[in-house]
Amino acid sequence: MNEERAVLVGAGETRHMAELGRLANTLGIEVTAVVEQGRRDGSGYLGRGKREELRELVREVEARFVIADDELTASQARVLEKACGVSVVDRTELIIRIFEAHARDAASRLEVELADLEYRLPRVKGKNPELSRLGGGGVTTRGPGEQQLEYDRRVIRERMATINRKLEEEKSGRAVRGTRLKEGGPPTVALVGYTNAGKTTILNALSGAGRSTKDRLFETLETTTRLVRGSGTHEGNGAARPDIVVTDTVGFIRKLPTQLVHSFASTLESARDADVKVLCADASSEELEEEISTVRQTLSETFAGQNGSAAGTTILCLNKIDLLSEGRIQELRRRFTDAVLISALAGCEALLEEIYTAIASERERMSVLIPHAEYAAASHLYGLAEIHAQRTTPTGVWMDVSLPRSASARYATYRIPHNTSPVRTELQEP
Ligand SMILES: Nc1nc2c(ncn2[C@@H]2O[C@H](COP(=O)(O)OP(=O)(O)OP(=O)(O)O)[C@@H](O)[C@H]2O)c(=O)[nH]1
Ligand SMILES: [Mg+2]
Repeated sequence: MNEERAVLVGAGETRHMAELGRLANTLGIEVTAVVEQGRRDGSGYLGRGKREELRELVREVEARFVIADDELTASQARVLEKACGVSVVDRTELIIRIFEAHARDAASRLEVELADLEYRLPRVKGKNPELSRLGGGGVTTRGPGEQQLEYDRRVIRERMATINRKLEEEKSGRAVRGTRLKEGGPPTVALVGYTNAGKTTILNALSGAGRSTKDRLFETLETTTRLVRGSGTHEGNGAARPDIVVTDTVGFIRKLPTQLVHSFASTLESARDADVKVLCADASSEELEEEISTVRQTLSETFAGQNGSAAGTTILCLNKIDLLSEGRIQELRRRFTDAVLISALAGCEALLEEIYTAIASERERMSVLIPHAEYAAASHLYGLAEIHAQRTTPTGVWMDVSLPRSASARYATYRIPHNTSPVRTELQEP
């Protein structure tokens, strides 16, 4: 099996070789050695001395690839390749290949292809045929003569334009479906977090869905949405729970390739608009805090400039506590006082409890009287609020509603004191 062996190289102050190793494993590559250096060399990523060390090592362990922990420039890759005598793959290409292997629907395939083309354009080498074979990708490389490269660049740009057009079309279709789903629908919850945190496991536990969960990075690329029934999940202590819609999303990673940011943004659209975001983290990770901040930062960057980024409440959920000692659990409780600690394998009831509390506090209950002439304002409420009761009166439509706080200011002009309602007509259960 030594044809899939690799040596990992990392240069610079912050290196994450264990994570890089897991990324490589995800594509079936076996890591046989690691070379690290505290300073990054501008021309060859590793300094001259280290490059020589690498050459020896590659020969010794019979590696087929060298994988770098950062994105390399075309010339850095060439220098390194020449020095070590085998094919060099950088972190960006590795992640793109994983996305390519895991993309299941048409839109995510297009997004990944676009990221791949964007990555290749300044490099115009073919895809690495060895790596494509492992990841299941199709296109192979061609021998590059100058004319061939010019031609390749043009083909790449044309293909990028075509994909962008297709994605635009797809996006407008999705926007229409999205509004339909949201209008008058149940409250929405999005599971976001670092890759491998256990998001899909949590979704499965909440909804009984059977989505694939694996101990691999980027197992999930597409968002999956499931209805979690309110009734039946909660027995005994009174308060009825509404249904909620829960969405599982693509995982984040540090040093996310910029070529994939667009793909993330469109996959995360449903998360942006969710009433509640659950930020899931692997409590057993040695880099828990950094992973949480990577997620927070990626979320804010991904949604920068788009409205709605600040909408909703965020719950921090520390998962996999079954892997921790009691002492460590206590320590985490002290450090993250607002977090919910769970083991998704054992059950998500504590998380569900927090979600319902967040949903309730997200909404403000009020009575409004909307004049008949302003029918549009009333009909807009159907898509926005939970309506407890309504009645048509001679002056307008009276409603008793729970509104998201973000929208309550807009309805302030219609607001009337809560107890001056006309005779209450409770709505039938929908
Ligand atoms: N011990 C333990 N393992 C868990 C727990 N929750 C999830 N896992 C495991 O962690 C791994 C990753 O779980 P997933 O649910 O696929 O993680 P994810 O966040 O959806 O990962 P991506 O889709 O790759 O972003 C799987 O092997 C799960 O079985 C938990 O509470 N305890
Ligand atoms: Mg997943």
